[in-house]
Amino acid sequence: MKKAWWKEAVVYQVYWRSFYDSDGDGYGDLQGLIEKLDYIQHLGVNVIWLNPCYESPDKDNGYDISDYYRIMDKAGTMKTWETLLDEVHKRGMKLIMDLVVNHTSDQHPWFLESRSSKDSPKRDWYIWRDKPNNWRSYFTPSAWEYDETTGQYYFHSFAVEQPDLNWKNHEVREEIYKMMRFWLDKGIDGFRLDAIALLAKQDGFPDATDPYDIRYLTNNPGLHDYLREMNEQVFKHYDIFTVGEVAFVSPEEGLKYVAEDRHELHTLFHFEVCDEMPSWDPLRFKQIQKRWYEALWGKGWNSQFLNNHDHTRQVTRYGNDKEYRVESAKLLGTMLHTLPGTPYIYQGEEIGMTGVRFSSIDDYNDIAMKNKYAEEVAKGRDPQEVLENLQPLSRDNSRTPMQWDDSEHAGFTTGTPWIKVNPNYKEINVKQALEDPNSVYHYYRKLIQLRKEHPEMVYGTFHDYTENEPYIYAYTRELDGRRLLIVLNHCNEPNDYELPSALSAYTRDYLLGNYADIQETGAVLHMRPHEARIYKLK
Ligand code: ISL
Repeated sequence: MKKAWWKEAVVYQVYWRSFYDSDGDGYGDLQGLIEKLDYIQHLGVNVIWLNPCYESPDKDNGYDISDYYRIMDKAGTMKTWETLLDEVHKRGMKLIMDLVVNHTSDQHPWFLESRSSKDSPKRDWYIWRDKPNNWRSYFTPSAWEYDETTGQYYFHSFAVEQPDLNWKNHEVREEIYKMMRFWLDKGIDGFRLDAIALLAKQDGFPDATDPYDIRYLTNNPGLHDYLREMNEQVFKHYDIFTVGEVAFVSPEEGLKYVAEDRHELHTLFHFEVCDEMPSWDPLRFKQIQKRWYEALWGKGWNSQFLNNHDHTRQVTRYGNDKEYRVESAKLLGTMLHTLPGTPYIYQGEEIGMTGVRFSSIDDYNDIAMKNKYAEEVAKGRDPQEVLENLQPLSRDNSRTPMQWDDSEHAGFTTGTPWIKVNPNYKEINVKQALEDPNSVYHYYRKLIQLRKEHPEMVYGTFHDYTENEPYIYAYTRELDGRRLLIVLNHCNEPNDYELPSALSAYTRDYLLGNYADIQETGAVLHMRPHEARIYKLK
């Protein structure tokens, strides 16, 4: 296995608008992030992934870019951004920028020009047709929007305000590569490439048999040619890290994006867990891990995450945020940092922040949720019932402001926050977590430190001993005779786990766990509710 800094890294995702507001306008901003960099550094992470902060009308929280070369006012200025990059580097960390190249904002000058006339030189930069097909978009009932100026429809995989670029057009590709170089030449350390599996479209846009199965939007022929060209033209000339957002892929297809000998991307986010595992499903999860490990190991690199700005907080969705919040937050962290792949921490995860239920649709902001709500209510369904159905997976679950302390608005802003703070901020906040030696935060610090001291956590082979076990997940990571054993009891009840002879033959050193060590030397481990342990085997 080839070594690389991004394989050894732990990435911390900053959804800046909800991180820290330095000027009281209710939005987090880049200056706010600068002020909190010491906090992030203290955690021990190596890389910060910054959500999009380019100029944008902000219909989809920055994922609708209207100028790739400017910073949006809410976030700050280019000067502040440059200071941020500097300050990140000064602290020995790296910065990767989230970049959206599948689509732009409908306010981007390219699109304004494209829509102005059928003869516009930029007409072909977007996708125009006389008639729509039956496809849905991620966020709307049709992927096509009628435009009165020219009497044609344009294609959008997401919101109406996010027209897709036409990647077949080489001028588009060259403009995008030029813009990527602009940011890389400023010294950033890589990109998180948004919706990258969507760049190539199906020829002729054939109607789908089931329009609700939107897989037709992704992984289409031609895609890997674009990625190889992107790598050739841009990425390979820099020492950077690229991670692509790749929905709806099997491990075999996923490998094509990240295989080291194909020279496309370094790693990917696949969504087999987040998209297909609505709640904790141990057998399924173990199977997913094993399949991806077997397909990628030695050939390409994976990522480990259970939540981000699009997915409900992990302790709420996959843990127990009521009776065992602290224990299960630590267990999930232990798992993510010891499975093969680069682990990601989404801001607030390190203090065990939870999802939220707002009582009114008006308190929500997520365009995906709001569009779906409007669509369902228009069909005559009961609004309260629609709201309740949408709440568990609303993207706003993860977007509520970072909880810094127990003062008003959780210390996030002195103004009115753009989205309400989770009411549990008085108990769950950074100040409390820093003061409590048993907090999730201090546990995450130890976990990250452990990864630095144990190369087997990064490069070690993986073996699961509990494929058919409903509660216990026990696996090893092994490298050059160094062996770690990880045992997790993902359950509200205690469970005993008898080590197989292959493991009980070793002496165990307890390295880290979320309960005090109970010095068990026998072959049976008495695991407490949501207990997680990491042992060194000798
Ligand atoms: O999160 C996913 C898996 O459930 C994806 O399907 C995701 O919704 C989709 O791939 C795109 O997400 C990204 O692009 C969107 C933006 O709204 C999201 O916030 C972003 O992560 C459009 O740019």
